[in-house]
Amino acid sequence: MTSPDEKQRQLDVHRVDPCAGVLTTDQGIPVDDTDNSLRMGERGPTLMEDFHFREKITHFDHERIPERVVHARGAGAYGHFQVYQSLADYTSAEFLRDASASTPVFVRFSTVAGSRGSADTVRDVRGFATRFYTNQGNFDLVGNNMPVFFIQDGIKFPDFVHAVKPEPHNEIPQASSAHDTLWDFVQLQPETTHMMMWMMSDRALPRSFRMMQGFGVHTFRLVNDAGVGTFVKFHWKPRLGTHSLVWDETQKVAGKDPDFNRRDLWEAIEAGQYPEWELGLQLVPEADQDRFDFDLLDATKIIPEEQVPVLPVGRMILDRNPDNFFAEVEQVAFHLGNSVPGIDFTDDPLLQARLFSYLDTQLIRLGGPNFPQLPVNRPIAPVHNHQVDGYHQTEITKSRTTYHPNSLGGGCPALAEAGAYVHYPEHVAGDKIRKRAGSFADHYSQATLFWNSMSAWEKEHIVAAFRFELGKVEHRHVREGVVANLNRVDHDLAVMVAEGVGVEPPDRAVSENQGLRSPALSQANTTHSPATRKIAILVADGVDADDVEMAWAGLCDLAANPEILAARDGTVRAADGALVKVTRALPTVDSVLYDALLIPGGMDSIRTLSQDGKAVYFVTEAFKHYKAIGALGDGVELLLTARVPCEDRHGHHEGVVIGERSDGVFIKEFADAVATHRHYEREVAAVPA
Ligand code: HDE
Repeated sequence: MTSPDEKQRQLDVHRVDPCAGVLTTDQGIPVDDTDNSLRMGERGPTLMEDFHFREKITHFDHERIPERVVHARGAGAYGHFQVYQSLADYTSAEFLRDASASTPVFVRFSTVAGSRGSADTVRDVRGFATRFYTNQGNFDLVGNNMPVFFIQDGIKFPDFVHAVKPEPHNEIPQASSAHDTLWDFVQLQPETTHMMMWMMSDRALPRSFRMMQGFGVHTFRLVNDAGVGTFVKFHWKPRLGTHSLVWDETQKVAGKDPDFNRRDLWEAIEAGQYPEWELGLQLVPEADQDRFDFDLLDATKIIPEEQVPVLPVGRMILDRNPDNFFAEVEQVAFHLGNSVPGIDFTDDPLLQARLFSYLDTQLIRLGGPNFPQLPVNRPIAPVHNHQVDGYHQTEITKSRTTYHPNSLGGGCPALAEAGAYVHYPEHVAGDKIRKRAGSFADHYSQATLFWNSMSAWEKEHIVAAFRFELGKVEHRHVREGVVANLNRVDHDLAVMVAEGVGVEPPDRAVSENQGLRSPALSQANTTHSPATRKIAILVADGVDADDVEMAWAGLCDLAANPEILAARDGTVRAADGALVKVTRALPTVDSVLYDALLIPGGMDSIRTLSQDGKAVYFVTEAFKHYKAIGALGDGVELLLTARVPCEDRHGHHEGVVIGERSDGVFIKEFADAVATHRHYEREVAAVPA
């Protein structure tokens, strides 16, 4: 980690070192036996007076708190944000104006539907919630990895969440949208259509939290010192690009390593490979708010980047893992209403509902109104007010006056004369009505825009996802309802989905697809890098030591993370007699936990691996999941055993890179194949894995 910032110094006060003393009770009384309760004779009953026993068991009985009603499963880390150049023209928020200042942050990533103990790699939206501990107080940007949402008005949130969560009668399925109630809601609520396209896309299967975009989703408002407002959409772009897992792989990873994304974040930070994002803003002058064919207040719509470019404004790096998951990741309490002067809200009815919900939910989750005093929640800006008492009060406020105005306490704390949060004086007028604006009525155009913007492989994945999910839906009329909605997005899409789920395909389009596209939406246009990719190197006794050594060095130079896998942990003896250190035993891992695979030469090694079903399956499965595969010298024989097509011993075939030696040329070619992430042009339907 870089040098401790103000937030870390504040947290240090609360960090406890268990080695700093002997075992004690909560009252500080030393304990010399915590394994035997106090009893009447060796075989007699336990005595009530055993205060250590009672305290230990009572604390244990009470150590669970309610999990978050949504986004229960998450992982978090600390870091810093720094703006590139002052944004004083747009906002009075100091952390966006002072390019020399580094602002501490805490970020929590999450899945939405699953319980706290569910798997990481399920098909779902990912939460991307960032707290900026600014000198003006906490600013929480509580976003997702998709730029739109399922519903337009927050009053529908309980309906939506009830539909997507496990069904109430049997609590099945866990952390999955592939069930009747969700799709029943979806087919009856066309405003979900655009978001469901994102949900069925690869965006719902991130390879890593470090390889996800983040979005504030709503339109917010920046306000400058002169009181001029500018509409803004917040974007996070990952330095490593936006990349996803393959659906079959996600399901296997959910069993092989349910902590896949959480572990990935943790390990990257421990290894000093700090995850990094660029903050981007789409800025829209207030005067321009009516120039779009959608409503800026409608959270089911994006502003296409081609219409309003994303202006890169700053950089965030995560460089410190939490010390205690519960204290920090579980107890962090985000709230959309945590805002600082210069950042304000809009009348988006989803956003407005959230302004109520987040504070409300923390009261039940964290058991009272004093959760802002928890170390992870405390702002670094000083806090003085007349809020008193309540469960778990930790402040000892030295004052006789807990009211305003007062004279007995010297009028303290005084009202701020400068720098206060002043709400944007937006002019609003209207009748009290329960009615959605007509400008929110188009539920399909942007779903079509999204579909049109996808590459061929992304479209294939979307169709397969709809087929999978609807294939799990028991009620035929629900499947039909979804297909009817999709026919309003794109006729070909509806037909392809219908054909996969036994529903009569619609015979004609209901509206014409205008063919509009937004290339920025496609993951095919993202950044690529071999950095931090996990690469398995399969070896056995007799391996070519030079191949291993040079590949290891070459890949490490590119900041990739190679691991040497063999049937047993320890070492293998190379063909030249040298000992090669094994990183992990093959039986403890699987190809789904790696990005790419390298097979060094050495005839004896290849013969052994070819006899090892696990090793052969490893290769076949990596090929099936479109991963880069490199083979050196005799390594090609293992490819053939695993039925990986490799046309010749020197070719480069759809991410299968073959060479004689692990020299610079080979490493470069292999690293490029790794950076490509997946070789979707491969034909894998017939591969048995
Ligand atoms: Fe949330 N959401 N949400 N949400 N949300 C919560 O707050 C809610 C919405 C998001 O890592 C809850 O502390 C309502 C959109 C994230 O701790 C709760 C509505 C977006 C997280 C809540 C929405 C989000 C939450 C549950 C519709 C993306 C995890 C626990 C009006 C922009 C934060 C909690 C963390 C968590 C309510 C819609 C993102 C119940 C009522 C849109 C990332 O307050």
